[in-house]
Amino acid sequence: MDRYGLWINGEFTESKRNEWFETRNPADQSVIARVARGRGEDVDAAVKAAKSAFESDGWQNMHPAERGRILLRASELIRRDRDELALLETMDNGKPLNQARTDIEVSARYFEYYAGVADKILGETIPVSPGYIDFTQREPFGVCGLIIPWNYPMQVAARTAAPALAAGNTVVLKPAEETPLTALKLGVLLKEAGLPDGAFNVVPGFGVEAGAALAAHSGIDHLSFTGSVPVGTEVMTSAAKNIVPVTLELGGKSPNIVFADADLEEAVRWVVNSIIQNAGQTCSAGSRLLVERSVHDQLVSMVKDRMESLTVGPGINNPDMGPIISEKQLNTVLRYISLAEEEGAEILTGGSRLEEGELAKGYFVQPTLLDHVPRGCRVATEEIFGPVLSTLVFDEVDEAISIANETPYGLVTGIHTRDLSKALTVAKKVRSGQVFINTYGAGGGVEMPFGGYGKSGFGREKGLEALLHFTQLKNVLIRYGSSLA
Ligand code: TXE
Repeated sequence: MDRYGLWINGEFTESKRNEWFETRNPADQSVIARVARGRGEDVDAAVKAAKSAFESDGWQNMHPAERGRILLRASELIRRDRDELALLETMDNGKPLNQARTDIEVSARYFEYYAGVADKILGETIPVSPGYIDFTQREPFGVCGLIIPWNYPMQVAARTAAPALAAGNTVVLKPAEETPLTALKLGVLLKEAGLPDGAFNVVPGFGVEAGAALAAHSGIDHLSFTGSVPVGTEVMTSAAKNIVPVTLELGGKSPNIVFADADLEEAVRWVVNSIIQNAGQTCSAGSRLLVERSVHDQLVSMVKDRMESLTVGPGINNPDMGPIISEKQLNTVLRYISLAEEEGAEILTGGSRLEEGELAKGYFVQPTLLDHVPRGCRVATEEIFGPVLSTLVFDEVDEAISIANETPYGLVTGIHTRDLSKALTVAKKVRSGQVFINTYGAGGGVEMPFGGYGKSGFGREKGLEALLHFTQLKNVLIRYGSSLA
């Protein structure tokens, strides 16, 4: 069995207390590796390493083109090791191997994308009084603390670390305790790519220990958190105490709105994919289906057929859907399914844990379709984070919009119609940070800004927008004339 230390200052080290935890495969609960259990004192060592890497000229003052070259090399190394990384992700997280391969490719894309902008972080000149020149420049914050979840371990590590590094910051990353392995491998690859020691550190460990210590550390200059709303609130509280900027990406209850004039075959494909991908454990999962009444019966029956045709099993066998990450998360999903019945919804398909044969060892649940979900009830508004689709019916465009906006979240909206004018009207009125028309989740999307309205959080990841979040603005005024104006 493999052992992974903390990744600090360009090498693996034991935790100060020499404590370890196990990471398991959710398909069969087998132990994959023992991992160093970081605590406050280890976070402190990592922050010190990151601070000294930031303060030396090794990274922030490297020629930006060279910084870009190193990140580009990182993307090549991720692609070189794609099979090993995908397998590791599948073992650690449970997701189907093909989905893990996509995750690894998207991770490589993040490094490639931000490599290309490292030397294009521009400022502005601002017209001021005669005899003066005013300009702005974008500078890194310093040490960025990144706390990430278990659903897309490598992707979210890359999504947050690549722009932070491209802007010249250094990083301390806390992966989720369920899935620490690919982030640790990323440390090794970044070193091989030429990243100076200490510029990227990984402290695996538990949320209340390593995560809370990182969020509260006074040496952190910027925080980025992806996870649940309650923990996001705690991270933001810590950020407030230290007056550091924070980006929160906190999940959602995103709708696919299907109008009667949509290409229903196509719509069904997006609707089902968006709820079964990663077994529904995706912040942007399309977990609500809002359907126009006249096509309700037809659409729901098509969704049901498609869900029933899906294969579920260990990720290594490349099924359509793998297991849920943990027993805790499985129980959450099953509790919501029981609640759905109590709230008056009808289970059209699925609804149970899968326990035949080998599946009994893992945390498998059937793709589940709920129909006649009453507006405003908990399964219509709360994030379940499993393969459970809640169907609601509407008659008018305005009603569709008001149901779509009827959750505290606002991450993504899918709109399916052949009427572009209707699609754009709805796109304007829904409260979500991203809208897809006649598609959903479209590709890796590293170029498209991503983030939420409402309780889905704030700040944007991906695209050039993310880069701005990892820089602070300095204004410089020069007087070159003599005592003018
Ligand atoms: O998340 P947590 P959990 C949602 C989803 C899911 C629910 C609970 O609805 O059912 O959250 O999942 C670290 N200080 N999402 O419990 O606890 C933790 O170690 C600092 C949506 O797994 O928020 C991990 O690294 N950090 C989501 C990270 O926070 C702490 C993805 C996320 O874990 C901490 C995951 C603390 N006090 C869950 N406590 C999305 N937006 O994609 C925990 N952590």
